[in-house]
Amino acid sequence: PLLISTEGAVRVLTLNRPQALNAFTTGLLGQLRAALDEAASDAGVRAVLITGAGRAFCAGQDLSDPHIKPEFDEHSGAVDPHRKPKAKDIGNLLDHYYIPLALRLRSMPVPTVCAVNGVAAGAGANFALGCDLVLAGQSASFIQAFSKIGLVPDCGGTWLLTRLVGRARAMQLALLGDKLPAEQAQAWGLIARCVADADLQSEAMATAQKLSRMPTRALVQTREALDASMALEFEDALKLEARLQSQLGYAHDYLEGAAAFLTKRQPAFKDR
Ligand code: LHQ
Repeated sequence: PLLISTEGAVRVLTLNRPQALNAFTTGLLGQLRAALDEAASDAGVRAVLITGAGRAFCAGQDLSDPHIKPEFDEHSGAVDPHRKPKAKDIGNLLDHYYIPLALRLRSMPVPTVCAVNGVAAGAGANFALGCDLVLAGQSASFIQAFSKIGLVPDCGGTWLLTRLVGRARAMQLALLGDKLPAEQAQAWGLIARCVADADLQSEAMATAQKLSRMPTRALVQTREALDASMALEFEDALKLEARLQSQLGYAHDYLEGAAAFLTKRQPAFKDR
């Protein structure tokens, strides 16, 4: 269910269950995590690009997955009042699949780009929003589908939404579960860019290629410092910046970047 390819130093991961709008099964979630682990440990990979096959990016958890599917009458659709509670199974799915996947994505040693090629719903939306730069095609959309089926946002949604768009808009998205078109997502600051559908894959690849030629370690520490800043006092953020800067200042990439600038040549970065 996951296609893996490499273009230069960019690892491309394509969710590939188009018949089910790339909904997450345990199989797909496991493959995604393994592919991210593999990209993280491959020194030749300097950026990761994630996208979906077909007309959707990802419809979130596959609700027909036998692990979590509640028991109901297939004919009438009525829920069996005597059914076994499924809370344990959902908790297990989060503990063993979603939490490790979201942490893996957020701690990648290389920058991550998401090309949202169609609807991104539930955990599919929040997995996309966990990437460093999110581009979306004009016909794409974001849906916090959880409230419609009696759940709370997961895969980091509560943390990401409040930080990306503020509490009022986070509440609007999370409570109503309405579809937010890509253009509005960009206007709200939920994503970096909305582009024409026909340009999405080439723009996302160009962005990932550009990042792959940049000083990887500095980019990843920039992500860490921006995320940490939300919980820091101003002075503590200054101190964190100074600590990171003094480490980076001794690393190859700073020396290379400064020397290349001063001698008017292209830099060749290599730290990861
Ligand atoms: C699907 C799905 C789907 C299975 C479309 N599953 N088949 C974590 C842990 C544990 C438990 C629960 O959740 C979580 C995190 C979550 O992600 S919860 C949120 C789960 N996702 C949703 O509730 C979204 C459900 N899907 C939709 O609302 C719609 O499909 C959207 C708005 C994404 C797209 O709508 P349409 O473009 O109208 O497509 P469609 O609804 O006709 O779907 C096409 C096919 O894909 C269809 O199958 P069929 O056999 O009838 O062609 C759908 O059943 C299937 N599909 N989402 N999540």
